[in-house]
Amino acid sequence: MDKSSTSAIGTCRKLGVVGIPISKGQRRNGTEKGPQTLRDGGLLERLRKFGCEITDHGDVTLDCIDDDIPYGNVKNPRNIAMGSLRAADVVEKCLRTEGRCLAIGGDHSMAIGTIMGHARVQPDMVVLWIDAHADINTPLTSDSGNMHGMPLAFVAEELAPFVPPLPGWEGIQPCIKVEQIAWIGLRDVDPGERKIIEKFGMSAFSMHDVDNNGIKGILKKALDAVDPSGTKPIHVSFDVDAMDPTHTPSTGTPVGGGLSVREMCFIAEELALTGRLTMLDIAEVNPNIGDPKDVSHTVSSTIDVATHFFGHRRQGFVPAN
Ligand SMILES: [Mn+2]
Repeated sequence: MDKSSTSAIGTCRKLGVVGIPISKGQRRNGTEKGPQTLRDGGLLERLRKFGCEITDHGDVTLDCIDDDIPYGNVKNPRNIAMGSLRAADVVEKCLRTEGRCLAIGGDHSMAIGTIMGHARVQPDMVVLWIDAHADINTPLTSDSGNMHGMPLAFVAEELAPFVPPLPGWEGIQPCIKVEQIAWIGLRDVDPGERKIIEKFGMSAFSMHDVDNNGIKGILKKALDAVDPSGTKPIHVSFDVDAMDPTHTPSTGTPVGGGLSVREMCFIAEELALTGRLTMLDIAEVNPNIGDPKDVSHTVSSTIDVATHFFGHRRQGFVPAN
């Protein structure tokens, strides 16, 4: 992790890109425009500049199921299930052909599909969930009923006994274990989520931990927790609300006191150096929130961080050609 050689950077590297324009996992319209907003902001051109050979799979088609009656207080269960199954198929195909995948959302319910798709190809992968929120409410613990706060409850096997069978969810099965998940950046965790984290002894690192240990120490703790051998493929699920709202104001559930661009770039560069980052989700960019300056600032911070996951290093590097 500490090697300073730049030789492995810029020499690669295939990367498949998938847009997941999902917005029904939360109440604000706009996250469905996230993929287009990031594309228009130059995300793919920037990644190419840092050596990525990009295959763009376009956006997943999401038909709207109009008659999607809530299950209890859980909103849009059928739409989210359909979107998750479609996203899983495209992510699986992308990982099998390009070997690495960048999924652009979309609200964070997108990760149900990306984790399912990833687990089909690399079942031993580990998930770093970088977010202000834990997103592990079950349909029974969630106050809001918004599914972007529940994705981890649907993918983790140990949670299955606590998740009721939702309409449309027959094809969706848990695919990873709680020990494969670690959080970084938490600062708004619901009581029911905290109970789950403690019940299963999960690895949850809050901003308090970041303040206490520094970002380097916390990233190491998170990786050691999910992958002590240092050999597993890594899935990063990056909610832009993990960052401080001064950097990413255009997002639906901002919480102050978040990660800086600098801390996110450190995480991204370190993970890139492992050579084991196979999947990155970018969730919750919402161009309907804030003024044009807020949107442009959010897009620019998000793209800047994204490039550091795929070859951009602050120390600079010599291009491959
Ligand atoms: Mn989230």
